[in-house]
Amino acid sequence: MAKSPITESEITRAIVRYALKDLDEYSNVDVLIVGAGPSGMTAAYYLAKAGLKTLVIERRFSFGGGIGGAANHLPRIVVEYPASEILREVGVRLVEYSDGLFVVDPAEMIAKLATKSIDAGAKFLLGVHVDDVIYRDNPPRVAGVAIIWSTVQMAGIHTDPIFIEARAVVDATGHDAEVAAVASRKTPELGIVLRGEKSAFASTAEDLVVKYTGKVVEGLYVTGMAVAAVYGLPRMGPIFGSMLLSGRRVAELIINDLKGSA
Ligand code: 48F
Repeated sequence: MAKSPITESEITRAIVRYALKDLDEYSNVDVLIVGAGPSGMTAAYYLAKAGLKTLVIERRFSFGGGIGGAANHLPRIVVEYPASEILREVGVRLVEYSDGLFVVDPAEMIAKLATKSIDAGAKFLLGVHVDDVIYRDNPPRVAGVAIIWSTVQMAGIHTDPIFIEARAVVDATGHDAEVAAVASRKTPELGIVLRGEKSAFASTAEDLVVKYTGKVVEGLYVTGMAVAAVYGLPRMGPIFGSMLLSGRRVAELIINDLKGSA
């Protein structure tokens, strides 16, 4: 049967029905990741793969965070073994430059990390800004986040947010650790102190970021460069292995914590 011509109101209804259905369904999740950069997308892949209801909130209308800008806009980044094996697992092609050091195309890395995490079951909301956390006391903990549309946030127009509850919130916002920062500033009783990122020391930074990845306070975890911002660790520039290893590490810790408390 031929379909009658589409109407404008039909377009609107289709969008509204499913957009609101998503917000309804994802108003309460197991894990809420803030930031769709390398650490956030890697965490999303492993968390969703483990069967946890995982939502990624990203301020931009695109995936990848700092991957796309690559090395001062030169379209290549590098990873070392064993982080290279995470990229191999999601199908990214690696070119070996020297023993254990690989060169990667950032566009391919963004596309494949996003595809694999979505195929594993993670849900992404793009164009959404996290501007606060939800907290509880006795014991102090983070219980979710407050969100507004990024365009509203950029316009500087005040609007009250809506909320998403989560058993675990992951700060994967990169160099400014925005979630930990707002929680630290607004709710000192959570006991979060941000020491701020140090200047570059690549080899040390790679190891330390992975080592310090984890829980900051009950309900809030950090991964990627947000770890460096919280614990005062050095930066490493366009070598991305620790972002991937940190994303996988935070997923392992959360899987362990949430499955233990289910
Ligand atoms: O910055 P980003 O890529 O963080 P990452 O995963 O990786 C860092 C590397 O890209 C690179 C590096 C590696 O050697 O130094 O810089 O730690 O991705 C962070 C994402 O979070 C989004 C932001 O748009 C970006 O895509 N983001 C930041 N703050 C918010 C946010 C917020 N308040 N709400 C929503 N999204």
